Amino acid sequence: MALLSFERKYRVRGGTLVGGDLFDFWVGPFYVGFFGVTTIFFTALGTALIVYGAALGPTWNIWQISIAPPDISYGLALAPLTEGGLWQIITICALGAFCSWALREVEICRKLGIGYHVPVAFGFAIFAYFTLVVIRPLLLGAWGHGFPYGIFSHLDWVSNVGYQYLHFHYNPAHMIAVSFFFTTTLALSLHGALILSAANPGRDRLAPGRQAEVKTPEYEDTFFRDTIGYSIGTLGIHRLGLVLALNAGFWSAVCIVISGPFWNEGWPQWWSWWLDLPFWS
Ligand code: UQ2
Repeated sequence: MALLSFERKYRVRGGTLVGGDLFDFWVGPFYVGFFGVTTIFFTALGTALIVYGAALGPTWNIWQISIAPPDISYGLALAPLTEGGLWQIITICALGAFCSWALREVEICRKLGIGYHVPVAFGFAIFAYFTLVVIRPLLLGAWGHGFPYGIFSHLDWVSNVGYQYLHFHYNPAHMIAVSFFFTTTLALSLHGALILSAANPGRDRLAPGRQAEVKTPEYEDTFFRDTIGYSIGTLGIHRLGLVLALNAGFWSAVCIVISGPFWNEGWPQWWSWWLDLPFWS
């Protein structure tokens, strides 16, 4: 079906979660909806507050601008705007914008009659951010445990928090997360390469001027059956990719939320459970 006639078919009323027909319209190619309006609101307010915070700060150097969370001494209280209060409101705006975006995706899925896989997947990313700036600071008793909003400052935060646990790569949940990130890139490189190889087959034995035909999925299966004796299949590779990617985000959240709230020593020391097993003596 041509794009334009398909759009006429799916651009129908309904499927909204909030607001009925009120915001059920498009602006150019973009579906708006109630959550399109709230996305714009939170994004505009949050961005304006970041620019305001930058204007108050010591620099306009894009690499050095940083909006810091409140000092630990504020605990879980609201802080004055210039003392971390901006960070607190910007965090609310960020979460408001991310959740609005996810719910706008849900409304579009409902209109199209497709599954909610994309908003669910995006939900894992929101969950990872929420863990960093809300769940872990709550568990540690101070918003000051959130990370600062700045390009280099957030890198410094990651480095400092890592060294606080002596060697973060010994964190078992971090090991699992990293393994999922790497496996995700392996799966996507295999998949991307395989699809392109079938869509763009060799032309060397074709008569001049003849267009090669795109190969069928049997060729994709056969490539992997010939090389490793197994093909996961055309739907299976996408299930695998989604599971790998969601696990990467999930275990990232786990590895940081256990650091502090559930483990206070260096991560290398965690492995002494192995030496402490009773049967060595
Ligand atoms: C596959 C298949 C695809 C693919 C890929 C494979 C026809 C187009 C990449 C091969 C993937 C396998 C064997 C799984 C590898 C496992 C891990 C953990 C990376 O079989 O079906 O469809 O794109």
